[in-house]
Amino acid sequence: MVSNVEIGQSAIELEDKYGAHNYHPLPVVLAKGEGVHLWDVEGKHYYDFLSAYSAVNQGHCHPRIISTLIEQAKTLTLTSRAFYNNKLGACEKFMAQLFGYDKVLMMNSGAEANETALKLTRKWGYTKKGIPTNQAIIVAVERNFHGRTLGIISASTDPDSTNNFGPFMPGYQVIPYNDTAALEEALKNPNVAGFWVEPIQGEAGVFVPDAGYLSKARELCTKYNVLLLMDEIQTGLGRTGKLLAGDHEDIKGDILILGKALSGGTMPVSAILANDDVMLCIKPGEHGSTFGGNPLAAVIAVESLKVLLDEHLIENSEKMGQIFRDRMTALQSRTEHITLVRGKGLLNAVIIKPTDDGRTAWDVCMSLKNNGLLAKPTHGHIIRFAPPLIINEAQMNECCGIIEDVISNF
Ligand code: IF1
Repeated sequence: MVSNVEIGQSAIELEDKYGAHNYHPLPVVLAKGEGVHLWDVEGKHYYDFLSAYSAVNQGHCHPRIISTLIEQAKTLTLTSRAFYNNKLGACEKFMAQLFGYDKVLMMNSGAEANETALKLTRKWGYTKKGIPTNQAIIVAVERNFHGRTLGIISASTDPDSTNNFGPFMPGYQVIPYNDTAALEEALKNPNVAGFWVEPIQGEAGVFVPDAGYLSKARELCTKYNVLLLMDEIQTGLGRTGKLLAGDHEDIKGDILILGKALSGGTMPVSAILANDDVMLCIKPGEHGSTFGGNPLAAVIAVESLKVLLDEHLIENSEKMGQIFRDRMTALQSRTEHITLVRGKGLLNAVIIKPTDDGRTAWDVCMSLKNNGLLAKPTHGHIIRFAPPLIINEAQMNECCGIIEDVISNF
């Protein structure tokens, strides 16, 4: 009889032997998820404080989303867009009305949605703004993260994302984040078609820009006739305590880019939304994807959004996030191991000060794992804490207790 420990070990060995080494996972082998809960192959329980990088906002295996998936999976999964299907139009209408745009273009991964937004922005730049062909510039910001494709990493300032992946795609200007003077200077160039930004920088370590930054960016993009591309793949869909992070400043992008939790944590679903004067710049046959807009993804996207609204997960995100930051800020005053706590809603980060004997945020995460809570460091010393938005007050207080115990004894 093979023990569960051996099953877990063999899972790790199989991935090591037969899988690419493009990740460095925490040594835990998960086997079951439900809501905020995860269990490993040995049956050990964990609270999930990563939510698959904010793709599981509705909680693991949400019953409404899973039953919707099962019903549609037994009926019709994929037609390609060579034909119509009976689910896509309803999904596009629901999303267009919920987010306040004329039209939706469904894709699959977040990277694909960003690539679609970049192509649409260039197309608009040439056909509407009159930028000379092949001279369109898209302004991006330092420490951006928008995905892993060559077109996207061509704007990256992170060596881990770019080293030895060149040559890179031209047509970007990278400016400092949270700097409206630099932004205005860049937008004066008549060849600039778009400004591409995350309302809060997730991967970089939950960098929240100064209040007013996004409003000023919106104003400057309007002033200089530049499209504002809002990458809300990680910050959107309730994660920061509002439906979209842009809602904190009541600003709307000209192109809204969504992904991750649009899937309810099931299969890849992403989308861009824009008004007709932008979206209709792409004509039939000029962009597409085999799976983009498939009927299975369409019904999953609608149900995932309805769960967010019906279960008031957006409001809960705001409330639970406040509890988290209050308790972590109080902890910061009691320990030397925390240098900063920052975030909005349930997208938060705690910056860990390495110990003199070289222990880092990774060691904190290993200790958290041993105490039943899963989180992962980013950029060495930053731990992102992002549980599913369904977490309740008792669970949040229990988890804060685990984090306080681990860090106090670090
Ligand atoms: C990894 C974190 C990274 C994203 C934003 C687009 C995408 C992402 C704002 C691309 C994806 C994921 C990718 C994953 C780790 C995770 C991540 F910030 F969320 F933690 F990498 F920075 N825009 N973020 O955050 O979406 O193509 O992955 O569906 O690549 O390691 P995708």
